[in-house]
Amino acid sequence: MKQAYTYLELADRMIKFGMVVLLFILSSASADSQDYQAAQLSLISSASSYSEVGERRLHSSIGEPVVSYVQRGDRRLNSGFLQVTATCVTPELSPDDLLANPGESVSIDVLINDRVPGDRIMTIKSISPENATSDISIENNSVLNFDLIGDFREEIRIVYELCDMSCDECTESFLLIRNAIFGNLVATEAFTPNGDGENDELRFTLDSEIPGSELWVYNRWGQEIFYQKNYTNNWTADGYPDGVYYYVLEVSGLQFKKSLTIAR
Ligand SMILES: [Ca+2]
Ligand SMILES: [Ca+2]
Repeated sequence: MKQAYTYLELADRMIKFGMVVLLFILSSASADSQDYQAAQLSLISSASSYSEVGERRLHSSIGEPVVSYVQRGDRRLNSGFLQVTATCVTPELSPDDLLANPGESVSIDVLINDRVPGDRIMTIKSISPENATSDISIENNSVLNFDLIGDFREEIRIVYELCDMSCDECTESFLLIRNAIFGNLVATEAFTPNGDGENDELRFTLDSEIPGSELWVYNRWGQEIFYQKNYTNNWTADGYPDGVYYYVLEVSGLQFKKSLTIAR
């Protein structure tokens, strides 16, 4: 009698242990919590569900835990072990792109377009140029918060690593930030000022003005034939014949030097 009581007590403890393990798994997973919910119900409710558990796609689980279970059927108590086969989630990351302005405060969720594990950790691997941002704070292992500092003439690349905490599967990706002014700018090399409404003006952006810019246009002998500060995107080369010219467009200290073909 004493022995039977001990078995019952043991079985009861195993139920509790199994629940604790499962709850731990459940609390650790968020990417596929529905699968875990189903697994938990199957394990606790009936023996016939065990094979179902094995067939469920537990692809987002946290390793290969062994869970103890107790089968309650017709008031009989049986105990045993169930192997829940599960695999790691290797993060699948796509790089992210951002146009921003010098001095801007940035807050961006870089995982919004990715497949990631719920139990994850993100670390910054590198920032280039090195002093292009303030210290980066990471929110929810997903959102990067920082300020852009300096004159921001080059692309800024922030490389980060994301790991599935439960199995050490890690992947690197990056956030690329381009200055909004340069990002929108097309370094034009030809235009056709013949008045047909197509490509009639020397245009670098869709805006009516490029703030902080200077434009110089030279002929083939290096003589300056046009200059404008805060260029208004509408030079039509009036009075100058078709041919190859050159220009220098300076925006926020960055220079674009290109040849420019005028063909009417
Ligand atoms: Ca991403
Ligand atoms: Ca034209």
